[in-house]
Amino acid sequence: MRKTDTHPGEWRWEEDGVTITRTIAWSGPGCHSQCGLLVYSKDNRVLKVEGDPATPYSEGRLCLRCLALPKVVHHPDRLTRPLKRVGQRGEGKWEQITWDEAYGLIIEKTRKIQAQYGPESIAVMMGTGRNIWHIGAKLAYTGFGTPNVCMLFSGLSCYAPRLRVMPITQGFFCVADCSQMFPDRFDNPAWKVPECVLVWGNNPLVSNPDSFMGWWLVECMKRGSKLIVVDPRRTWLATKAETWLQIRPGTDAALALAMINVIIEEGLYDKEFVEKWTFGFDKLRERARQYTPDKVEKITWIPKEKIIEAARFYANSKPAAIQWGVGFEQANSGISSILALQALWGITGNLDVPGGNIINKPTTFREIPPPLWGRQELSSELKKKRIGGKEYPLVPMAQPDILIDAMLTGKPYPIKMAWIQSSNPIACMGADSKKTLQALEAMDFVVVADLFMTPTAMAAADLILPVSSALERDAIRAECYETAWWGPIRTVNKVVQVGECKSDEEIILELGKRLNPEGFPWKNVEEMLDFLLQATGKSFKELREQGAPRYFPFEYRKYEKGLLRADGKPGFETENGKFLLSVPYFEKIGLDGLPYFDEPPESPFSTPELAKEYPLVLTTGARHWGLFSSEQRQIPELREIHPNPITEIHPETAEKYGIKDGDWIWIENMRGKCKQIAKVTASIDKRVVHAQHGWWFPEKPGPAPSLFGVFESNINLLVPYGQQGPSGYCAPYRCGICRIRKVQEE
Ligand SMILES: Nc1nc2c(c(=O)[nH]1)N[C@H]1C(S)=C(S)[C@@H](COP(=O)(O)OP(=O)(O)OC[C@H]3O[C@@H](n4cnc5c(=O)[nH]c(N)nc54)[C@H](O)[C@@H]3O)O[C@H]1N2
Ligand SMILES: Nc1nc2c(c(=O)[nH]1)N[C@H]1C(S)=C(S)[C@@H](COP(=O)(O)OP(=O)(O)OC[C@H]3O[C@@H](n4cnc5c(=O)[nH]c(N)nc54)[C@H](O)[C@@H]3O)O[C@H]1N2
Ligand SMILES: [Mo]
Repeated sequence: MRKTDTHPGEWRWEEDGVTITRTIAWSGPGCHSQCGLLVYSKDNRVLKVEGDPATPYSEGRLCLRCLALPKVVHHPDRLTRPLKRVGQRGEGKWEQITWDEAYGLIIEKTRKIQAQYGPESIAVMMGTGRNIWHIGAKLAYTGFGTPNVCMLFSGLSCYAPRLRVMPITQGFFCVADCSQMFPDRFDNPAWKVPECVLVWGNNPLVSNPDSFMGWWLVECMKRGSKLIVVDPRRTWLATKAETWLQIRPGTDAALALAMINVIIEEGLYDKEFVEKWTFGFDKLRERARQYTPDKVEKITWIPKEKIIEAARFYANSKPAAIQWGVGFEQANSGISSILALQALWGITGNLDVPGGNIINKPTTFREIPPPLWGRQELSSELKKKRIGGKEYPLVPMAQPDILIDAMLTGKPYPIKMAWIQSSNPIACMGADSKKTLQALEAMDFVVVADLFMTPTAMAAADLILPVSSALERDAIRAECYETAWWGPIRTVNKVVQVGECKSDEEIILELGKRLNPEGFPWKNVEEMLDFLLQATGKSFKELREQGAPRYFPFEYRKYEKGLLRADGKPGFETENGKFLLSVPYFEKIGLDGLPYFDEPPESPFSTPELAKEYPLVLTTGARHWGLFSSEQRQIPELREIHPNPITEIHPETAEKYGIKDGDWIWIENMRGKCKQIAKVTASIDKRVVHAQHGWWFPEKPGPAPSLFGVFESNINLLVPYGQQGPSGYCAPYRCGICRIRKVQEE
């Protein structure tokens, strides 16, 4: 497809009076990806969006959310001017103000709160990956001077756990190798087709998560890759797999340990790699022995023969890759699942080999932007004050479950101001949605920066800042958080201006300069981007003029070549230079250094009495095509595909409860209830139901108590705070309990 590029090396050109801009999009509608776009515009209007055939990440493919971008950009509900609350919170009375007035108000409130309670009483909360993490951290640390930056998301249960653990165990982030590090992709002679891809708690064809695109996997399958899929639901990939392991939600760590057990005891591991490059093998072996296929069959509900078969198949395939997702991170044993899954690629020697799991670090430099940019500028006294720092030393951000309590109780110290940028926690991230609302209501001052009026903004904001979408801003897309690295760098190129919207970059820089001029020395966003790009040797303009993503040299088996460690020696950038199967640092901070399985806090086994009343296992939030998290509910073309929230139920279970396909049903447990539409399907286990997350209804009344119907179908009313794993990460969003019944006509 790349051959059809009509303007190679150009980023903008004219055709019949229409301007065509080559750019990438990730947001508004938001997602994690690096999709290449050709945007057609005229007179400050986006006319249409096409896939850019020249971008090796997407090769011209686009999902429906990108195709609907013109509708999003020019949607009548877009926020276009800063809004100041004039009525009571939640009343929906706003006054339009200027940006100068908005910044003035923020400075006034910030100074007052800083003086009275200290800068640590300000909490900065961001949403999922939309290029904001590095600059948001900078605003928190350097601008507000607070150590409390996080997602308002129990257990920080998305990506943050993987991003935290991998740098400790192997030095850098690691991902399934589908040739994405090379611009010539599947044709690159150094790359190999994985013989087996183990797809675990991930559905990339739908979710294209974190710059891993589902179509890459299909290309691998066309070239011979066979799949093992671990998922409680029969996804499209599961139907194509050699083996589908239909797992009981929340038990992934046990399954992975049983597979390790089989691989070690049957001698299927890579002895040379283990000997030379890993640490803690004997301890891992001993631990895994406790997880026999017999025992793990009872835990996971997967027949032991299948567990053994999958372990053998994965271990005997060379190379084999693991593509994992958020499915197992949203369980209290999530950190153990991560350790165990890494151990699988470690003991089988599939690490950093062609077609295996690659450490996607370019060989020329380490990271842009810096991890949690600005944190090093905090005084050690302030660093120590980070909420949850004492309880959860592993978590470098504020720990949200403790933060929520601090917001409500003022302990260990008062939290008085919330800055929410690119997140809708009442509808989406937050567990216990009503508690999330109460915590925000307890603040003296709440700022929300978003593209649209959300339930969170309506309920809690004192000030709302209108933000530009990806087509309305200049930015860089560096697939990089903390020490993770995903490959090419591209520029995001502004096409149109909507109202008085500003980009996240502009807002943070302009406010940062007012809060702490020395900390934000750049004249404009371009200068700030140039600073961030320094390590790559190209400026923003140079990168943009290239009209193509910038790839960096990439090599396999970097640990053999001294390309991972700061001292240039072979091995891994870890505490002892080895790939850690057992983690001494974890032991030092009071955690188990090895993977293990803990029952979900509420389950048929851990709370059998409760389970009598709530007999079904509840998993939530598996992604679907048209919508991203809580977004796009106001875009008719996308809403048409998903008009209402859906709960999947097995036909026998539906029959038992007198439920038919298409019925509205209540899903409820001891914490609350919500209603969704039943989809009766044999793709799910009889004992499990799956409910969608992120639902609210922009067409319903905005003012409280309705808040756009955010408490009607919101599955997080059933999900608690405070059940995160012992590390502070990973909360059971995907392994609760519930019962269901038909909604009776009222
Ligand atoms: N279209 C669309 N794309 C998205 C998003 C979106 O909302 N819509 N959201 C984005 C975000 S924030 C993220 S984090 C990524 C997530 O993307 P993925 O990591 O692919 O996650 P999901 O699709 O949520 O879940 C993957 C699979 O996990 C399964 N699952 C549920 N419970 C368990 C369990 O206990 N164990 C295992 N092994 N599997 C389980 C689900 O059935 C599902 O098929 O997608 C991103 N992309
Ligand atoms: N029950 C359950 N709950 C879940 C999940 C689940 O699987 N089950 N998944 C969880 C996961 S993995 C995640 S990551 C979270 C996601 O939770 P959130 O990040 O809170 O999700 P969104 O709904 O995407 O909210 C993002 C907001 O940012 C706005 N936005 C979009 N683009 C931009 C931008 O460029 N700048 C700014 N400033 N704003 C922008 C959108 O309009 C939207 O209002 O939800 C979590 N919640
Ligand atoms: Mo996520």
